[in-house]
Parts: sequence; C-alpha cells; structure tokens
Amino acid sequence: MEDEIYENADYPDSVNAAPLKNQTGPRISESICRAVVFCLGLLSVFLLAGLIGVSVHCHVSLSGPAADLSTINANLTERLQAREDELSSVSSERDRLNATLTEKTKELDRLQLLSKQSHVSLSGPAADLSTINANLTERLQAREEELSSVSSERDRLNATLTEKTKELDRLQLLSKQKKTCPAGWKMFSCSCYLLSSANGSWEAGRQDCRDRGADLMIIDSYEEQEFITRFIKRRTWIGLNDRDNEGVWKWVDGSPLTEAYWYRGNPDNGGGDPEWGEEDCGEILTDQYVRVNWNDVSCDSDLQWVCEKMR
Ligand SMILES: [Ca+2]
Ligand SMILES: [Ca+2]
Ligand SMILES: [Ca+2]
Repeated sequence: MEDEIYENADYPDSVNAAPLKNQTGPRISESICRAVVFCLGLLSVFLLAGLIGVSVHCHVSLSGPAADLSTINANLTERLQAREDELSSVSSERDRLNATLTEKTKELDRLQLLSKQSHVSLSGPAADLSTINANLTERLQAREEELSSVSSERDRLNATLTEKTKELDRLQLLSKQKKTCPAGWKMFSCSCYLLSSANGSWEAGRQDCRDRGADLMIIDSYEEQEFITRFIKRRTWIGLNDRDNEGVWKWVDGSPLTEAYWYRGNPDNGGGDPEWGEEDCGEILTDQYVRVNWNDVSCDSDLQWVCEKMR
C-alpha cells in the first residue's frame, strides 16, 4: 500500500517535468498535486496508525485466553492419558479372554474327539462290554468280600493263637515251677517235704503245714516210708491219728490206714498206763528199722513235724 502510495506520489513529479515549459497553467496543477500528496500522506499516516492500533489491540486481546488454553490443554492431556490407560486395561482384558477362549476351544476339541472315539468303539460291542464289565465288577466285589471275610477269620485265628500261646507259656511256666520244690523243701517222687525247725503239738505242727499250703505227711508206699526214715534225725509227727474213733487210724486227708509200719507193740494207746494217757497221734521214731518205726503217742507231745505237698 505504501509502495502504491509512493507510486502515486511520484506520478505528479513525472507529470511536473513536462508542464515546466508552460508558466501559468502548471502553477495551479502543482498546487493541486501538492494538496493531493499531502492528503495521501496524511491518509497513509492514519492508516498506519490504524494498523498499529489494530495490532496492539489484537495482542492485548490474545493475552487473556492464553491461560484458558493452557488449562484446556492440561485437561485434554489428562483425559487422553486416562483414555490411554483405559485402552491398555481393555487390551489386557481382551488378551486374557482370548487366551481363555483358545484354551476352552482346545478342551472342546479334545472332548469332541474323545466323544467321537467312544461312540465309534462302543457302537458295536457296547452291550457285551457293558455286560462283561458288570460281571467283572460283580465278581471283583464278591472276591473282595470273600477276602475281607478271610482276613477277618485270619485275624480272629491269629488272636486266638496268640491267646493260646500265652496260655501255653503260662502253663509251661507253671508246670516247670511245679516240677521243682520251693527252697528248703526236699523233693521225692511227686511230693515236696519240709522238716520243721521248731517243736510243737501234733495240732500245732499240722497248722504250720497248712499255713504253707501243705499238710502233715501221709505215708502211702514203702518207698516213701524208706525215704522219710532216712530223712529224719529225731522223732517226728506224721499225719496219722485215731482221735475221732479209738483204734481206727486215718490220715489227715481222711483216707484209711492200709499199709502200716508200727513199732512193735504199737499202737498201744499208752498201754493203759495213766502216766502216758491217751495216745491218739502218730509219730516216726528215730529207730532205723525201716519197717517198724511208728508209734502212737499223746497229741500234746512236743515234737518236730514233716509237711508234704504235691509238687
Ligand atoms: Ca505221701
Ligand atoms: Ca489212740
Ligand atoms: Ca504208743
């Protein structure tokens, strides 16, 4: 515009060159041209001022919304970030679902294949196989029940065996114990014998034997008579008396006297001598005559005694 203005400004100068040859006309034209140039220059100044004003106004008016734009930009950035996050999350979910779908598809294929195979294999002899299977299952069940029953029987027998073994051991131990005599007792044949260390009446001696699980000795064989004769060193009570019925001798177990070894003249019940009194209890004398060493004597006599018990 300014160039245009100057071009217009130059034009009158170029026009002025020719009219210089004419002195009156050109002077008026020159004044008009100067006025026009002045007006144009003034107009240019106004236009320039207007442009500057507009420019300044625009600059001022843009400084206001700059802050708003920054906020909007920040908001948009934030929302964009949120959207991106959301997208990332959705993508992950999609990938996960895809993986599950793939897995399920494979499982379905496998099941379908299996179903197809089963269908093919069972389609022919399905009934027979089913029957055979049922039979086998039944037989297996029967065998298992039988096995269970046999196992129970075996356990029962084992328990009984254990019990019987214990009983046997106990009896063997008892038998072994019975085969020997207690300490201090003398063993002969099937019996054990104990000579007392103290003296006493026939009744006191018998009580002592009973307290030991025995009784006064019963002599029922010549061998036993011979044994006790060698065993004793002094007069000794034996389990023989006629207290209940004078002259009728019996052993402490109630058995009658069938084989006797009385010293000569005995039993004499004291021989009628009041000094000796009644003689109702039996003793073995120290006499070494084995076949004749028994005597009847007062039951209150003070003698040792011999106990006997089965071993
Ligand atoms: Ca005996
Ligand atoms: Ca008598
Ligand atoms: Ca006598």
